[in-house]
Amino acid sequence: MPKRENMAEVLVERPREGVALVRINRPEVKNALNMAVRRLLAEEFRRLGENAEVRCVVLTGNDAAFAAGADIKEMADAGAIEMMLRGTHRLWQAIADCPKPVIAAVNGYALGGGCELAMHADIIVAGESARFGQPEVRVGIMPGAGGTQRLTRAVGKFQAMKMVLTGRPVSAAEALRMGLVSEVTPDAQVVETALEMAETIAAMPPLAVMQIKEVLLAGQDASLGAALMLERKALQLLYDSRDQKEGMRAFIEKRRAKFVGK
Ligand code: CO8
Repeated sequence: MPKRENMAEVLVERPREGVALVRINRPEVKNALNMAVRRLLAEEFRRLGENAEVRCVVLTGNDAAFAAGADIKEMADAGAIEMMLRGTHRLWQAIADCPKPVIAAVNGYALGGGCELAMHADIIVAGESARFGQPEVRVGIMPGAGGTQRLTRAVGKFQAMKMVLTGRPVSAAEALRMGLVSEVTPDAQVVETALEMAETIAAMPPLAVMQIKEVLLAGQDASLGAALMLERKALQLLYDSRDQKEGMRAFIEKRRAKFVGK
């Protein structure tokens, strides 16, 4: 059984300027998401979302698993009311509400709640051996944190149905083909690739970055007309930022822009 060197179940590092790296650390159970881990993730995402020094978050697991789903041993004997009272949707929402871009760096298994967790991210970088799946049906339930909804929005009805009804995982290459991941890299380079991407995003003007994330996500659930209006309004709003003036002046003066997030 893989041993945990650090006792904390969720580890947070700051490996690059403006970048936080959140690591799920339950290798002995393939990073199964128990309630403790979900609470810790929610707390960390709330905290990082409010920290002005953090401009992009990378979320990862270990070489064998991003997360192999909700912790089945913690749910097996629960009843419906108990499941409702756990209020896990509020914990997931804390991640969905993170105003900073989130990059999932996925190695190994991203199954069930693990695949759903990856889909809470804005960008997914996957190692070539990664496996994505929604196998809940095989244990008598169904996805409960976006596996029937975010997945369908990402890959369309027919690929989503195939995954949730058969429970069969797909490879990183298939996931890339169907639009479930942004990029596939050699396994050993997943975190580094995600960190590099995060560093690039962290160097961008933060107000523009936050507006882009907010509008892109909100627009997915709106009519095209409403979404285009949202986009226009957010663009107009950015014209009141110092970073817009600095970005355009720097271009004209042929120098590197210095963004301050105002
Ligand atoms: N929950 C609890 N323990 C797990 C989980 C899990 N999801 N996945 C793995 N483990 C444990 C195993 O029980 C095993 O423990 P032990 O050493 O004590 O026997 C240890 O991790 C290592 O696992 P394996 O020996 O099985 O390792 P393999 O390499 O042979 O297989 C797999 C790895 C393929 C990942 C396999 O463990 C597996 O199929 N896991 C279960 C995957 C799954 O079904 N996930 C979906 C769970 S349901 C879910 O996610 C519902 C989401 C709803 C979200 C909202 C909820 C409110």
